Parts: sequence; C-alpha cells; structure tokens
Amino acid sequence: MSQLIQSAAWQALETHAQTQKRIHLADLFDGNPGRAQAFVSSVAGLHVDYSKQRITPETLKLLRQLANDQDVLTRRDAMFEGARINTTENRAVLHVALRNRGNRPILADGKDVMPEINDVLRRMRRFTDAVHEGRWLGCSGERITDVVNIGIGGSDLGPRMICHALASHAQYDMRAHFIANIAPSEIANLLKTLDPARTLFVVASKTFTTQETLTNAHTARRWLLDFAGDETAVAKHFVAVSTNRAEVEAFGIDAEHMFGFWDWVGGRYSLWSAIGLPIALYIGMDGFERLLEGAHAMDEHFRTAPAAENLPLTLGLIDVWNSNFLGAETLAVLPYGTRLGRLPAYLQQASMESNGKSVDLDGHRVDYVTGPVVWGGPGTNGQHAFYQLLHQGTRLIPSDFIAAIRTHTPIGDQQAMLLANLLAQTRALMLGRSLEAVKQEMQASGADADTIARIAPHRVCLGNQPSTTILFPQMTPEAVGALVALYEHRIFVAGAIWHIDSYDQWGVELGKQMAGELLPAVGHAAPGTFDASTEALLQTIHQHWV
Ligand code: G6Q
Repeated sequence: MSQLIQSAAWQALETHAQTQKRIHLADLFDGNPGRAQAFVSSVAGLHVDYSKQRITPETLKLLRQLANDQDVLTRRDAMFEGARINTTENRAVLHVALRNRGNRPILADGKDVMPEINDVLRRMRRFTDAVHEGRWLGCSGERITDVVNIGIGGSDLGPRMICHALASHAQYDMRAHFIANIAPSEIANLLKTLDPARTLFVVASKTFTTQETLTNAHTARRWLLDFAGDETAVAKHFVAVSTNRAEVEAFGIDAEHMFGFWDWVGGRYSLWSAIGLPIALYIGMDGFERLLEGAHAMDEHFRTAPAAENLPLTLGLIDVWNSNFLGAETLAVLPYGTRLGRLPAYLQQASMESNGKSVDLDGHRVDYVTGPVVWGGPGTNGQHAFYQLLHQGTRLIPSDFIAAIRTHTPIGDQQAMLLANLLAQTRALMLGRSLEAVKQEMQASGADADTIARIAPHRVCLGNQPSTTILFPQMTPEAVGALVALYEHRIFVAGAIWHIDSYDQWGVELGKQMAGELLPAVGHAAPGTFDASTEALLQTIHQHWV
C-alpha cells in the first residue's frame, strides 16, 4: 500500500467520509446557519462559493492536514522558485513567471528569467502595434484584418478559448481564426472565407515538429503563394511562435519574425507566453497584459495566502475529497453564457493532461485514483440535455457553475434569466425533490392516486450533488486571467497530493509517435507490420482509398 494511503491524514479522511456520505447537503445547511458565509472566498475579483460541496469544517481541517503531510505548499514554493519539479522531463515549471507583473526576480538555473520574458512582451507589443496601426502590411500593401492561428493542443486551446471569452474586447476590426485539426476540411473551409492579401498566419508550435501544425502551415503557405506568386510574400504573412528556432528557419520563417518561449513553459500552460500572440492581435497588447495581471493576482494569492485562506489550495483539496473519498469520477464544468463556452475543452486538457497519471514521482504505480474526467458545456443549453443525468442518474458528479454577472451585450431580461437558471440548477442539484414533495405537487395538480403511485417515484430527484459557484462582475481580461490561474493552481494542488508529475505528457507523445508510423501504411499496404485489428482496419481503408 502506498505511503499516501497509509498516512494518518488519509486514513482519518477515509473514516470521516463514511459519516459524510450519509449526510445530505440540505442537512448540512440546516445544521449550520453560517455555512453560506463560511465556505465563500473572494480572490482577485472572483467570488467563489463552495458551500454546496459535501464538506464540513472538519473535512477541510483533515484535508489541510493531508496537504501539510504531503508538503503541498513546499512544492508550491519550489515551483515559484524555478526548481525542476517536472522531474520526468527535468524541467522547471514557470508559467507563473510569464505573468509576474511585479517583476520579482525568478530564477531558472540561477538566471533571472524576467528580462527575457519582458523582452518578448516588448517585441509582441511592437509587432501587434505595427499590425493594428497599419505599419505592418500584407505583400500587396493591404492592412491585415484576419489572423489565423495554426497550432494544436496547448498551442491552440488557450488562445482559442480566451479570444472567444474576450470577443467583447476585440479591437482594431481584427478577426481571429484557429486551425488545429489535420482533417483537410478544417483548413479548406476556413481559407475559402479569407483574402490572402489581408491574412496573417501565426504558426504556433513549441516543438515546431507537430505533424498537424506543420502540415497545415505548409498548406496555408501554398495557398498564399498561389495568390502572391513570390516567396518573399511569406515574410509578410507568416510569423512563428516556438522554442525551436532551427525548425522555424527550416520552414522558411525568418527568426526576426519568430516569438520565442522556453522549455519551462508547458504547452497547456503556454497561453501566457508568446503563444498568446493571437490574443494580443485580437484584443490588443494592453488587453493581453490585463489578462496577465489577473492571473498574477491569483498567483500572488496562491503564493502568499495562509493555508486556511488559500483558495486554490482549498478547491484542489475539495477535488481530492470528491475523487478519492466520495468516489466522484468526473468534474463537470458549466459556464453560463456562450463566451466561456470553450472553457470546458480548455480545462479538459489542463486537468486531464496534467493529472491523468498512474505512476507517482518515485516511479511506483499508484493505488488510488488520480485526475477526474473533466467535461461540460455551456448553460443553459446543457440543462436541456445532459443535466438529466446530474439530477437523476446514479453517479456522483461534482460541478462548477461559472458566470459573469453583468454582460457586455444587455438585451431585455436575458442576462437575469441566465443567472436565474444558474442559481436554479445549483439549488436543484443540492436540494433535489423528495417523494413527499412530488406527491403533494401531483395531488395539487389533480392527479389521481393510481397515477401518483405509479409516476411519483420517477419524478424524485435525490439532490445532494455537490457544486461550486464562481461569479465575477464582468467578462474582463483580468477576471478571465484570474479564473484560468485559479484552475491551474487547483490542478497543481491535486497533483501534489497525488504525488505525480502534473507537467509531463508521455501518453500524448506516444500518440504523436504512432501517427507518424502509420501514415505510410494508410496509402500503401504493408501487411504484418501492425496488430491484427489495425491491419484489418487498414484493409478497409485500402478498399476505399483512391
Ligand atoms: C500540452 C501538450 C500538447 C501540445 C501539442 C502541440 O501540454 O504537450 O497539447 O501542446 O501537442 O505541441 P507543439 O506546440 O509542440 O506543436
């Protein structure tokens, strides 16, 4: 049995969970009139209410003891100090340095990383200003109106999610587009809508070797050259974001048009680096820096707040509680409104790629569950679809409800209706509806006794589904920055408890490797090379391949 499971704090939590599992959330509120005030925190402009989690003060005390035993805050300090906490890749984890707006020196291998970070930020500002002010023009002298990010995974999901979230802050009449998938229809359909004379491509790839990104970039390059007819046009329409200067130059992009970052920035933590260039092109560099400010405020809170007041610590520990002690297998992310509609996909990568691990830092296979399946979608839409399973299914499903209180686009009562729905769902998931209440309601509406006996059980909702509600005044760059940083640190905390490397991704690497091996076999039969199932599927493909 692992040391973690054997630890006194873990064992105490196991015992505590046996009691807690029998207590309904409604009873927790009835038994503690101050609960709604006790389990609430306001940090960096976010109001976070976790009173509807199935916890008590005792639960939090035991969880904090577990964090203490697992040295979570020592590991946090090591991250902020530039220690190589990503041990399987032997790298520091310093996305916090990218938004270190106070410029406190942060050392990686004894060298302050802030001057280089600030230098890239200055270059990003010069470039985005030149584009916005019409000093950077396309090859035929036209202003740039469309930016296309070509990247995948960590080089796509962050900028894509943020541009969508902050569309109300878009400036300079700029449109942002994203191409990630290798499927030919994705790039073909987008290019049909664009004018090459006014299009700027940002080729975003940390390694600059990713098959999908490089292939799509070559396709875009051919499309541009079909229009321009002259290789010199590439310099006016392509810039790169990467850590790999040699490969960028091999592609044909001058290093002068490359924005760099560093190996201590994980792909899924890279939107704060030059990977955020499409964000800066879309909302302006001031807006991008406001995003960094918001994240920095959350970083400073995480770095300095005492354990009892530390919000990312608390939420990360509640995630561990739900997964390891209450048996939850998933976390539903439910943003209200469409602006944060891409947040679930973004957090799916952030969490699942970070904490989807089954070997601990000492190389032992773990004997406890680690990262949950993260999923979700925007409300109210989901209410008319998958929420049914949350209300009446058999699984415990913790969920996060997230909303901006004011909208940039008020129309009648629509925002009030949006918020009312959010509150109604968190309430319904907590309280449910008892058999008695259902019967009374049916009687009041005139149902006969037979119908009530037959139908009433089907209408019962047990409630007791835990949720956290995150509200903030408006969808500003600062609020979105703080929100994303809150999740990053929460993921860190859970990973530290589980004693895993949250910053590698060997499973993703395996997929990249195998795709390369299979490409030749799709077009040409090479029997006997792969497993029987893959061979059979290849045969089917070959029958229809033209
Ligand atoms: C992120 C992952 C992965 C990565 C993509 C793209 O943490 O490692 O999603 O971002 O595979 O990689 P490149 O940026 O190197 O193209």
